Amino acid sequence: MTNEQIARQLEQIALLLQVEDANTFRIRSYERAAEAIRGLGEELSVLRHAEGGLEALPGIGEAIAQKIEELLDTGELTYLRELLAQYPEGFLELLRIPGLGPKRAALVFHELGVGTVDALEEACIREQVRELKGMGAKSEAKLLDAIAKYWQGRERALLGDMLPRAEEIVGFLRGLDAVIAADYAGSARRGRETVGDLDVLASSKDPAAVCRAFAEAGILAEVELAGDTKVSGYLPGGRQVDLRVVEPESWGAALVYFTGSQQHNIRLRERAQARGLRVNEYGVYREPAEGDEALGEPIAGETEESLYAALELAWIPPELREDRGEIAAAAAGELPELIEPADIRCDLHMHTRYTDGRASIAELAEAARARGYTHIGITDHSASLYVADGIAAADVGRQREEVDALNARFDAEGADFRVLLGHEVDILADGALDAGEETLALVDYVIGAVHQGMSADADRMTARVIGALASGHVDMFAHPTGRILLGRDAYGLHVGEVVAAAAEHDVALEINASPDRLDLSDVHARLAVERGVRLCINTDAHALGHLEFMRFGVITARRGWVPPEVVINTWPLPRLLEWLTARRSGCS
Ligand code: DGT
Ligand code: CA
Ligand code: CA
Repeated sequence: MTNEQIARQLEQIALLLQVEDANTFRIRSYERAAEAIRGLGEELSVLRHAEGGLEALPGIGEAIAQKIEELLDTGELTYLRELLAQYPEGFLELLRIPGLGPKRAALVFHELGVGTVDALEEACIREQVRELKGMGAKSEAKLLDAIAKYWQGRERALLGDMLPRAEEIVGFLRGLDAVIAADYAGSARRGRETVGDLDVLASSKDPAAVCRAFAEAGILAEVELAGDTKVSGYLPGGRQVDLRVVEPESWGAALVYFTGSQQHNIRLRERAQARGLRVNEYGVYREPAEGDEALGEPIAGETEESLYAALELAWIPPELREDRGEIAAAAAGELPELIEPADIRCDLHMHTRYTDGRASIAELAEAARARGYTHIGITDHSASLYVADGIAAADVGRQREEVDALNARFDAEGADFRVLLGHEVDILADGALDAGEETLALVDYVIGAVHQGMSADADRMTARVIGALASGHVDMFAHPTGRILLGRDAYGLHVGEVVAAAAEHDVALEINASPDRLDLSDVHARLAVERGVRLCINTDAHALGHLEFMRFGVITARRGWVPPEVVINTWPLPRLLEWLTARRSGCS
């Protein structure tokens, strides 16, 4: 049982306790424990044997420590099973409908007996939901819309949800004696923002044994096909997984083939043909002489590198394999140097308990230090953003004091770490910034963002954004298009014009790394780099566990051909401060 699996089960308990309207403190303790577990550098199965046991870990009390022990020992949690037993199967899925929330889920369950998404849809169509206390025709229509979106979204899943699962499966496979190599392939390996099904690959001299072990591991909720080289089935929640097991000689060729994209593979095959070669999932072969059917021995394919080399290409990072010019670049030796997770020195967009975040400034700083960052920026919402409990101007002063005191402490301890105070300022409907001169003077930098008036038409929205970028007060522009993956479309915006304005006024555009945003997208990020715009990759963390999102931002940047130097998170602190100072004095 991995840390991620354990964290997820504790979160489910927290959700179900919210439905029961349980004590807030209890709910928080489960949420906190899940967050803490995600931030651990070591597996709980190891830590339980350390001095003081699990209870010694921050955020984990006696009761939860016992539950973790039970999970580690038995793979099951009686308490969660008992909580779930009160509801029909599919209840957790129901809780994922945006706009329902635990309180309303309790309402529809107790009043209408609705415990699944199907049942909720039916109750909405029958106009039963509008009769409930606190509901109406409008909220019913909104729910119907959310359900429709949910069904659409089920066709694909967020990369952020699928990558941890892919890693669990690969971890399991690598632990098998018969497995020589294992990795995930398909869209997940290419880092696409959403994933259809999960493709996993292993190499072994005994593929049938690997297939058997996987089919029986209990990872799949349902096994559809269990062959000697292939297993297909469904994860809990319904996402399809295909495992293929190949001979070691074919490992590289199979990995290229099943990583795709399909268009990339087609280009490779064309290139092979032009050289009298043939590529398939088993290897690279010389095209047999006319009239001869049989392929001889493969000339490459044991590794990905050998396959690309046989086609006179440099190895191409999976994130680039979308037929967007990567093959020509690899042939010319002109593949971009791509940003890597280790290049990231800071996270510059995060929220605290001053507004709608769940951690304190000091907690975020500690978590960032533990990740090896050298600095962070705290950016709570500006005052008018009432939905997120925007920060009062006076509180910015308190934040300034808190940040200064923290930095003094880091200095005294000789710690090479610094907290910057930023501010996420709303760009209001008329294009004005939601912050006074006093507030702007208190903070080290400003992130501009649109959270209100998103239904404006594209021309107006673009003018509004460009006005803010031109004001000189905005250093970074957060989640530029406002999209929510599988949720909400981007607001109307002429992205090309905004990119041009960002270049002109030297404003960094954000790649928001939250897995349901990834905004800028890969394609827009590439456009920005081509136009000379600086980027920032930020998690927009509202909780400590969200610092993990950084990887999804980096993957998106890589898919956008983004090199490290244009990303301001890769700069040492002095360079960042220099840039901010220059911007502020208007001479950058
Ligand atoms: P997804 O699952 O919709 O997120 O996207 P992928 O890219 O994972 O696509 P999938 O699962 O249909 O297939 C995985 C890879 O296998 C794909 O990227 C390329 C390869 N592949 C599958 N079918 C074909 C095919 O008919 N021709 C070629 N050349 N490659 C294929
Ligand atoms: Ca796939
Ligand atoms: Ca597939």
